[in-house]
Amino acid sequence: MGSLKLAENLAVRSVAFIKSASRLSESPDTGGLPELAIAGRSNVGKSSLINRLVNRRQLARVSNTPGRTQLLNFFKVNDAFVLCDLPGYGYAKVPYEMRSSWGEMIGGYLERRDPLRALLLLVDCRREPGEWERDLATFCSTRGLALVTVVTKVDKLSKAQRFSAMARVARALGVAPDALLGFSSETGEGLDELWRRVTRVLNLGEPSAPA
Ligand SMILES: Nc1nc2c(ncn2[C@@H]2O[C@H](COP(=O)(O)OP(=O)(O)O)[C@@H](O)[C@H]2O)c(=O)[nH]1
Ligand SMILES: [Mg+2]
Repeated sequence: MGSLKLAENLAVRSVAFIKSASRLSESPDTGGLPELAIAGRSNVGKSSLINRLVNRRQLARVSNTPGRTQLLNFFKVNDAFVLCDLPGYGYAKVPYEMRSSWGEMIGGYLERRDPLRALLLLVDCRREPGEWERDLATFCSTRGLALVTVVTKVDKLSKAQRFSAMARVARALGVAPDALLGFSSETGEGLDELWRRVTRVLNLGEPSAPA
């Protein structure tokens, strides 16, 4: 593909909201399309990343509509794959009991959603990933789900700070630093690599060459 930018090449032709669901049994029948779930703590930059990824503002807006933020939100992209935006985890103002219901609601989906192929796990570059992130990573390898770990908001760090931040996040998650993908919704850094990894883990095949 030479110097062509993948994100420009892999044009997002269509994004359609399918439905919101509060549990696995309400999840839509999507005709066998591979599914990608996106998880992260509240404020990690999930909505901003989704907007960048599909180059649509309305998509993440749907997920941010009051009443829908605590649901699984399903979208179809290019009739090629399904994106499931999971509720943000650990919102500070939510009492502890409600936070543990995150696990109950998401658990069944993550454990038994048939078309689910991969998880995009977002980690803020200025925060230490904790038990929750480690549990999700372990869960993915147990269930055989591909895991793409994205370190968000890297524009906030200098080159030197970034190097140590990536090392710190990698150590906390028990992965190699090059397994992590640095990303910025502000600058678009990492977008091509993100598309490349999503294409690979969902087995979408080579994006077609532009006409
Ligand atoms: N500097 C910077 N700020 C970001 C980035 N991504 C998100 N933010 C900001 O972080 C805050 C939370 O972002 P949002 O996408 O709503 O997070 P969500 O709660 O995970 O959906 C907002 O103020 C965003 O403008 C980024 O890549 N760089
Ligand atoms: Mg959001």
